[in-house]
Amino acid sequence: MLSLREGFDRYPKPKDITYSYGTAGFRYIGDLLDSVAFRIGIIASLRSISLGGKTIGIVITASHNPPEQNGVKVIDPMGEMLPQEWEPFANEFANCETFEEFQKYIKQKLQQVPDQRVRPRVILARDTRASGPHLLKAALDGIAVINGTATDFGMLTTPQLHYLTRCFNDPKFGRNTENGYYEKLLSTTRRILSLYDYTFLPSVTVDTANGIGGDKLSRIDSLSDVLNFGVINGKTDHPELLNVDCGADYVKTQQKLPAELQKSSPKPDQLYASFDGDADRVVCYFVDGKTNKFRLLDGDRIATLFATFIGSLLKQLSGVDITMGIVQTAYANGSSTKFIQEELKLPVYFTPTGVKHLHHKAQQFDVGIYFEANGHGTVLFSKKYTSELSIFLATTTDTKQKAAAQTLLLLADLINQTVGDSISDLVTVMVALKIMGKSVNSWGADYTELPNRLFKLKVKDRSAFKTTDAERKLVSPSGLQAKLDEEISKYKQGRSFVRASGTEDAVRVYAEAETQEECDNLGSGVCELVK
Ligand code: 16G
Ligand code: ZN
Repeated sequence: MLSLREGFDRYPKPKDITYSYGTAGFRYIGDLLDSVAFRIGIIASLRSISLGGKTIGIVITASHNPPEQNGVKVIDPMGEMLPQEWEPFANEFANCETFEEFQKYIKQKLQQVPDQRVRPRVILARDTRASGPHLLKAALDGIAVINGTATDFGMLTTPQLHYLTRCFNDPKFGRNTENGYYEKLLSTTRRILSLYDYTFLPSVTVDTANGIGGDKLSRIDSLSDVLNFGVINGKTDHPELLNVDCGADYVKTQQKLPAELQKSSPKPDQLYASFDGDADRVVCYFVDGKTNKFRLLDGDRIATLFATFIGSLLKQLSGVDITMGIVQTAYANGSSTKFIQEELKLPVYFTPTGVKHLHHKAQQFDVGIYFEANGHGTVLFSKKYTSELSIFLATTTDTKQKAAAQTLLLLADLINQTVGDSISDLVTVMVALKIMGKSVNSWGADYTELPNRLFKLKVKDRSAFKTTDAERKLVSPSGLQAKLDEEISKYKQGRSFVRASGTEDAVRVYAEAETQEECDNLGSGVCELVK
């Protein structure tokens, strides 16, 4: 067995780097993460011990970031993110320099647990990056020095590992194998469709960013006729192509088709989708047959589609008392917020960027829909939701109402409630469009987006940029917000905010206004004030 000392020496921490457990775990150049991966193995094991031996997950991925980057993050037993109160410990532990400190941190954590003899259990998966295998080895060594049991699931999408972690701790959630994930997805889809006498969904072409999502979609495609996918940018065995000129982040930020599709001629008025590198984000789009223009259907649109679909089913049931709320971030297009409030008549709440914040807020509703504009999101359903609908189902005799209640209950199984999941989100989009008989054109016509632009600025010290009000207002540097407000007030429907990135050494500026020109001017004006 590897001793603590041997492990510490095998994975020395580079002296000049300070690692930080950011919005989505530790992220850095993949070749500079070995010491962090080793230590994350220990952190996950300690977390497992602190919870009496519950299974904890580790995902090795840097999502939509360039191929040379990588990252490690910890998943809690119910498939949620590591709780924020563990982040300071994770940071201190990842950055400690001497063996004495390193040992002291472990001892301190162990002293806080009721039973130190508990054997930790950790499951792991990684994306397709070249640095994945050696980071996996380091994480396994970290688990080994704490005498933990580790199960490596190989290459999976991030949401698949969230699903598996939950299954290990909550067997009712599903079978704790990769096949269990597909079985749950396929059988739920089949059951929903059969309520409306459908047997399959039309094929959708998906750009999988040359990431792991491509393999998994092809697998689903081969398992059944219910779901059919055509995969483009599916070169999983070429990690150097991951997220390059393709994927959800490229499509959303460039507001254009992935390069591969620009070359071919996409079929007009057909649904297309793009995943990111670890398949936890999805954006949809189509090419309008009349104008030949690219039309993006981003995370805001997916949220409004889900709210429309779930709302229309709930409306068919009388006497069911279910609360629904939508959670967005400051990046949500102002038109989407207005549509939710004025057309759907639903409450909207704002949180800072990052799934952990949105997820937490969404838990307050019976149906909590949360999406970031970039396509990261899911729907959470409360216990009350399931019990109210089950009671309704048992008492109603109306066939249409029965089908609506059954669909609602099955949606809670279809949507991956542990975290945003490109695959299950996309299937839910396909199901919603099919059952509502809604075309992509009609979906795109729900509201008209305000022109918007995102800028990235290099500044001397991004930590000087502190925000409040869900990142919509700056409190520091002092006096800057007043100047921004003055600039914003010059533009019709103008809105702009400035925040420090949680994943890059940069400050982001978002601007939206009534026309593209005004939006560009507002954005540049704000950038000038920030520089
Ligand atoms: C991370 C977040 C993502 C967020 C992004 C913002 C998770 C799992 N991922 O990728 O939700 O949109 O960071 O990046 O929370 P930024 O802080 O660099 O703008
Ligand atoms: Zn991702």
